[in-house]
Amino acid sequence: MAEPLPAGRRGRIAAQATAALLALAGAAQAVAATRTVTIEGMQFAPSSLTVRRGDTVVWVNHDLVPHTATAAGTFDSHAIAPNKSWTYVASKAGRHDYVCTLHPTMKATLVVE
Ligand SMILES: [Cu+2]
Repeated sequence: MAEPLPAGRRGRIAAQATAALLALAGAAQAVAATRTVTIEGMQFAPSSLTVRRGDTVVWVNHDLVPHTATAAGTFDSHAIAPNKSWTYVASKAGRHDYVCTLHPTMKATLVVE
């Protein structure tokens, strides 16, 4: 049997474990997220999505026709075929209104904080 640890040593180990957990929690917060925009019924959903810089946004086309997600000067998926997706890493902060260039009535907004 191992000797029981003196109380002072146990306290130090507990403090070290707590510090390690807090460091892990901080690291987890900094990890970029992946968010999805669904294209279905000729609409982007959600119509407005807010992400943080560095997050990944994936547009998934569930329609039977191709669509684009295009914010002039910021990002352009080009045609996303039915049942395909397009991935963009949100690198530019700001409010980006975007459209489908094939169906210009399809409009949505990506806000990058
Ligand atoms: Cu479209």
